[in-house]
Amino acid sequence: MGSTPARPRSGRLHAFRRSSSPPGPDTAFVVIQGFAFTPAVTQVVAGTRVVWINCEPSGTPGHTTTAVSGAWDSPTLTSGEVFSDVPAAGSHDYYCRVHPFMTGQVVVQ
Ligand SMILES: [Cu+2]
Repeated sequence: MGSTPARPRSGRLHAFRRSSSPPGPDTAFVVIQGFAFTPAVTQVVAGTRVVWINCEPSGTPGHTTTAVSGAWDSPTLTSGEVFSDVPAAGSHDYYCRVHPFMTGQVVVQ
């Protein structure tokens, strides 16, 4: 019953590095906080998944990310909730249906 403790440990380290590495070029994040989308303009290459994360404090009224064109429309996201979409090439203006003064843009090249 010989064991090789070194190998599993090495594997775990590898897994840790993978999980903690920054998001790849296929994902872009937009933070929703302070009744604003940050960054206001997100520029990505075609095929990128854009992820909106509601980072408002708990209890803050929910937000949506809604493309003016109708290309995507999230449900109302409360604190901690996430929505994602892979927008087609082009320039997409979007806003929050609950707070229409909240606007942003995704530019897909
Ligand atoms: Cu809102």
